[in-house]
Amino acid sequence: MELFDELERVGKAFCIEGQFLGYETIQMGNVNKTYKVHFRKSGGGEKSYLIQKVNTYAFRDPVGLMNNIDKVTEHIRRKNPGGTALHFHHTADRKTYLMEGEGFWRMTNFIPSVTYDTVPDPSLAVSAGRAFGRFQMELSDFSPEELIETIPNFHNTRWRYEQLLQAIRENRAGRLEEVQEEIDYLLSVQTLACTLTDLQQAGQLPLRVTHNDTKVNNVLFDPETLEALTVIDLDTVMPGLVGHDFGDAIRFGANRTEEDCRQLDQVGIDLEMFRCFADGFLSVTAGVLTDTEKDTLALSAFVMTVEVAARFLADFLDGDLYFNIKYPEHNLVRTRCQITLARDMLANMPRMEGIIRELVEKTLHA
Ligand code: GN1
Ligand code: MG
Repeated sequence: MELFDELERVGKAFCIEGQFLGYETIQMGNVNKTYKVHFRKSGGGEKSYLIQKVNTYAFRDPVGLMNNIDKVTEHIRRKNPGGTALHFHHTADRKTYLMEGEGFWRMTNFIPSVTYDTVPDPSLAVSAGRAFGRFQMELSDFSPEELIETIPNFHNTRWRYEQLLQAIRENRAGRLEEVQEEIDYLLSVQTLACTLTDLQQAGQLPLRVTHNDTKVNNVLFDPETLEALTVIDLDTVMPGLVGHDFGDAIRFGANRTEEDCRQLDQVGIDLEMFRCFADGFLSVTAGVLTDTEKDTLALSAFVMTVEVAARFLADFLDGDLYFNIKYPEHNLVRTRCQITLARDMLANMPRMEGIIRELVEKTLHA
């Protein structure tokens, strides 16, 4: 079926009245597919919504995933009744999803907002840091047992390394020869990259309810005030470590370039952005974090960068089954960019750790 007809049908299934006018594909996320759709309402005005097709290769239990999202958004809404939030539309049988064979669809309101793939201004980094910190704090009294693991072992770095080794052994796409240098680097930093996983397994880092996919483009900003409106993409909200959220946000938002930049000499950690994001994040979280959590925050940025590099590389070797790609070597370009960033973070680790210590002091004595 043509996409136009398919989206029209999905809109009807979610009880949207009016005439379907058309859609745009939204470049949002590397896993699901997102479309902005437009309807003419009976009064004559136009209204837009978002329709997403969930990637059921990545998310094997999409119904469990939607249950997680319902519970989490409801919990946040109770604490923050007037706040901006994504609202999921219901089908005639009161479900927040439409499941038919291969297709798993959901539909939300469209929030007028701007998002950024690289942060243009440090003040935005402060607000993004605060938004992700607040999100985690709002869920600090939510019991992790109520949530399913939407992707088991999602940030288990040791398991990600096992997946990479399996992809190397299988060499399904016949691309192994091209990537020996990348494999060598990732294996050389394995022990350090598995620090968070190992500390967690040793009971030295607490499990919290975390977002787990804290790319800055998952924060919607008000187009006029540039204040953070809300955090989106709740597919991976599940038990996790504070470093998963902090580290992934730095990996994405404090890189000088986009995560798939080919100009490797431009890739690197922007310490000013790092400071600003950390400032916003710690301003709401420092009071509750344990010493070990604070002491491993800077390192968590390196950990998450290496982890996603291993994931991109494994997917490249598998033949691009998981991440959406725009061109054949996209996952390799992503891998190289992330490895370059990881190296630069390691070279700057003493400075990053110093910045965290300084900000913790400042926040706790404010
Ligand atoms: C995916 O879907 P998106 O773009 O928000 C991935 C993240 C990666 C990211 C890398 C569910 O996020 O873990 O860090 O790509 N999400 C999932 O760009 O695998
Ligand atoms: Mg995502």
